[in-house]
Amino acid sequence: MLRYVTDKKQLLLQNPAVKMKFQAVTLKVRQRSSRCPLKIVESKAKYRLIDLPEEHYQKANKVVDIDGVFGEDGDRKEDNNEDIPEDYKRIKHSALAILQWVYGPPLSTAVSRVLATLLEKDVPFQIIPVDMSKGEHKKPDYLKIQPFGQVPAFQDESISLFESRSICRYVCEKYADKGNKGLYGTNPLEKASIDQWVEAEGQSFGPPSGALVFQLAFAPRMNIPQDQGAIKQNEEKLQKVLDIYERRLGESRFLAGDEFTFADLSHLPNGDYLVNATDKGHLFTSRENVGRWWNEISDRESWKKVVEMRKSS
Ligand SMILES: N[C@@H](CCC(=O)N[C@@H](CS)C(=O)NCC(=O)O)C(=O)O
Repeated sequence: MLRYVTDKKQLLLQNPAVKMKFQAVTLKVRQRSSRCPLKIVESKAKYRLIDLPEEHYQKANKVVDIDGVFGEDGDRKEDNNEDIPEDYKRIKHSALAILQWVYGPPLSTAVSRVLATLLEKDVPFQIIPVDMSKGEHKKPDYLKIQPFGQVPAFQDESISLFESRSICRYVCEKYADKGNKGLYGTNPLEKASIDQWVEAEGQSFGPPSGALVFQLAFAPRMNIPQDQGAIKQNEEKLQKVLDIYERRLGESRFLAGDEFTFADLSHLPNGDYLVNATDKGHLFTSRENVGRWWNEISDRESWKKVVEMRKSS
């Protein structure tokens, strides 16, 4: 087993939350398999757990240098020490190069919105588990990066953010030239057209669909009694919203025009639970245009990956 110590000087980080993440980081790593060669099994900075698929190493976009490689005995070994396999040197550099962290479980609708955006933009990321069943999202350390005690939170080398839609917009702007380049439009008019539907999602579609998902999919699993009044009321509200969507989607293939954008993506998390985990899927499928739109957007590779991540989390 080897232990790597990061060079704090290299960590360039202005943001205190990110800086904190790397203070006195002592990472124990071990060789795992050729597909996923390294797993950090212990770390003094408690939320460092890196377990990345091979594709992420290749896509790594930043290099954080490491100032030493240490043996099990704590003795420093030089990088050119022949005891250290070539592979370790290569991998340790790229493994730490992933500087986009999403805090929270893929099962969360707001987290999965961010994951779908990162996948559409082909931006490598790492999920940092937040065990909500143990109340980790309400602990003081976590509240420093998400003051409302919710998931997701997001960090990169320069910023710490919360609110899923803001995180998505930031990722789209920062990586405008990567992956799906039109996801958040390419000019002010396109962005405004997308934003109006993202607002509609957040303000009009989100509350009733979220309430139905909670009542019908999550409350039974959490042994919380269902509120039939809330179910009826929110179904009625959602019907009215979807009637407007039906008209809009009769005019254009997607919400903001002829291309799939963040406006459509933002509906996937609640829509997916509603269609696949409740008996209210007909609200979508019985509407011709909404049904057609739903089939198309839920078939995106990015979303299918998020669904897989949900299943394996
Ligand atoms: N508007 C926020 C909503 C975040 C949110 O409601 N997260 C839920 C999980 S989907 C959560 O953390 N719930 C726990 C709580 O509120 O205590 C966003 O989009 O990021």
